[in-house]
Amino acid sequence: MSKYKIVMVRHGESEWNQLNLFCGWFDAGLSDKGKAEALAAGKALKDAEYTFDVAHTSMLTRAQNTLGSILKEIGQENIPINKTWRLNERHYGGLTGMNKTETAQKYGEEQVQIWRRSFDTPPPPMEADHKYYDAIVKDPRYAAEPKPEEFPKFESLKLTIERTLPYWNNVIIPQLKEGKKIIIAAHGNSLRGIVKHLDQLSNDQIMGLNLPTGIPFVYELDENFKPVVSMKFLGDEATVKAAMEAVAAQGKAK
Ligand code: DG2
Repeated sequence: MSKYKIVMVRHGESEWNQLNLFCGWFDAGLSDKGKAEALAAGKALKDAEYTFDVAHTSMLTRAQNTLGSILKEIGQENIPINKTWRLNERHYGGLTGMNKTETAQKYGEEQVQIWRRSFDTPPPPMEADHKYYDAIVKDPRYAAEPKPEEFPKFESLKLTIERTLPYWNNVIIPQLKEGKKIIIAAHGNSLRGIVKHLDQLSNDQIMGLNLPTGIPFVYELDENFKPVVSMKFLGDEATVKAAMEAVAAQGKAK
């Protein structure tokens, strides 16, 4: 029986999604299309009469602005918003800023698929001479956390889950137990990690999941936090399928 309900959404298309660049912890803003997707996500939630007590998002502008648009649309701009690096996108290491198609042309689609979707093969590390190293490592929003020893230079999905899951278990679950209605606005891979955990997907199964931008999805959970309803998108099936296929295709050499 369904006891808890939670809504999650990957941010709307970012400027770097649009340019097809590996983004990770780089703080790209939303593209115009992404802003429209965020508005549409808010409208879908409003039409379905969702309200929330608390929201969770990452430290990154694209997720925060998506959340902001949604909350504005549903008239809930004043609810508490928790921002955490634990919901950040996976750190794409040395690939950050590289074009996904050009990377596939140079290293092969198979290698890019491994970097994008394998469970535990990480991308190469971001070294101190990387173009975006300072913009990320010296960003004042990370002054308090993550601790220097936790600050990633790269992350596989496995490593992403290792820092996201403690937040799920120690923050989200207790709030669900208190009866709070929650929305999480985060990223393709931080959310894939949560989905893998909830649906107990194998390392192979999670490789096939590509989350679309800006389409909210709902989980209903039983008293043991096991899904009764999994990943129910607030969008029509054909649109969601096409959006997922478009994300998968970003790593093609074309
Ligand atoms: C994308 C995900 O993250 O890329 O870092 O490039 O969700 O913040 O747009 P997001 C990035 P893929 O793993 O789908 O290549």
